[in-house]
Amino acid sequence: MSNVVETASFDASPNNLEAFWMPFTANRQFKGKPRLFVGAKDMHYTTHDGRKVLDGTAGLWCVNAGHGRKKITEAVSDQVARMDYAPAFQMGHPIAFKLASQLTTLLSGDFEHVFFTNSGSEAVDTALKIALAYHNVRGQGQRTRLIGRERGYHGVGFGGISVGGIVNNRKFFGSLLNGVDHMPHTHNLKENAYSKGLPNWGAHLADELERIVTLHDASTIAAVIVEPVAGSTGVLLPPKGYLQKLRDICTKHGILLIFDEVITGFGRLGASFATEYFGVVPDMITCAKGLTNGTVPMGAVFARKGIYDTFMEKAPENAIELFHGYTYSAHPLACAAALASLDIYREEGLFERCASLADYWQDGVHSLNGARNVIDLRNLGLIAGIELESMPGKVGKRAFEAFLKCYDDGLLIRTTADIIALSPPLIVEKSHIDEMFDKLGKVLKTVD
Ligand code: PXG
Ligand code: PLP
Repeated sequence: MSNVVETASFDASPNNLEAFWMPFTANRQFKGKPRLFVGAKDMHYTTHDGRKVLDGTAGLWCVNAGHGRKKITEAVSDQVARMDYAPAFQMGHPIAFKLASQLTTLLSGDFEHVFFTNSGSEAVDTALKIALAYHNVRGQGQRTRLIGRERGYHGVGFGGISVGGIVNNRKFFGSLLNGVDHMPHTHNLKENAYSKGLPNWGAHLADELERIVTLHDASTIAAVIVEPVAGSTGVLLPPKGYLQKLRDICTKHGILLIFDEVITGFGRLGASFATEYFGVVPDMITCAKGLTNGTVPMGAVFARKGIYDTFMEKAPENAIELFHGYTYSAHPLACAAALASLDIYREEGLFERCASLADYWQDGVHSLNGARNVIDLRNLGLIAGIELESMPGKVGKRAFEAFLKCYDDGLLIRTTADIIALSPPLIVEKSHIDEMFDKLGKVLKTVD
């Protein structure tokens, strides 16, 4: 097996690892005791020391159809042989249009247009810029404020960290975008601990948006952006009725509502997108990750018809309507990967599969009830949040120890502060679910 060769020839000594400044990583800890993946197939990774690790997180919430899917690898290799790259500015190539058309069929309503980016961060910055420009071209250029939410994660661009609400992602980076305000997050263990599915308490927190609108005046606000389910910050679920309330307030005041579906898109909740799952319709949707099953970087923004039409109507003939785009927008390899991923999702009914496994998953999550240091368990679709009590003065230490032990035991989990997040590929079998919660349960017994 090629893995064996790579394992034998890979020099994992610290000197060899120095040059790569790793993202969102404890570089010194990692380089002292590296963890490397050298292969991946279906539900498992292979490590550099030749062990199999069950993927409890679909990579980073992105490999929804599982690893090493032949249909995708073949589509990408065919495309790279046929045409490696084509400019996306003032030129096009056929499968970009095919992909955009197919994507619009995943959503009901009038999400008729798709703008391509290379990541979720770029999708977020693109959506925020479209919102500002939309108001500008229709003569409401005074609408410049953007509203996000505490504990929101919208990637790492300056727009995304400005509307985002994760303190460490913001505090080192200066004054960020001005004119941004934040709604409160909806996480409340006192009211909602151990809720199964959506929590009952907290829809009224959406009224805080009304307060913010009153403070700044609606005429100054361009858009509100939220994750329908906040993933990266530790799986925070929207209280029942909350998202609809946000929708109603935005509609009332002419404010665009953006759902950031980088994690919830492509089946994670058991529907194509969270907007379909909740039946709440925003004005734009950002996505990435599962769009290409994680194989080639790609993100996208869906815009409703009225937004696109406004740009088309207001610009002079032959003029560029939106001054925005990336060298690699609609990259041919990403388009090929995305089309093949959509085929797999459809042919294998993976979004429906997620829905049909959600109850079994919920039982698995809540089987950890009473486990050492656990203070909350929450779930929706194929997502779990397992919150541990933090060690005094050492936030994150406990969950990180669980992460390291799980890795040694052959299970990949994700942690943020002391919250463990699980989000397996949607091809997960019940036996994998059993294995995950069994392993995690055993590990939690051994973590101080
Ligand atoms: N919006 C949301 C809602 C996200 O979850 C981004 C934007 C940014 O996407 P890119 O492709 O620029 O990373 C994300 C990404 C984790 C984790 O472990 C989550 C993300 C990325 C990496 C790790 O929770 N979310
Ligand atoms: N920086 C420079 C100097 C560039 O020329 C470009 C693109 O032409 C960029 C940044 C942006 O790169 P990308 O389009 O890949 O986001």
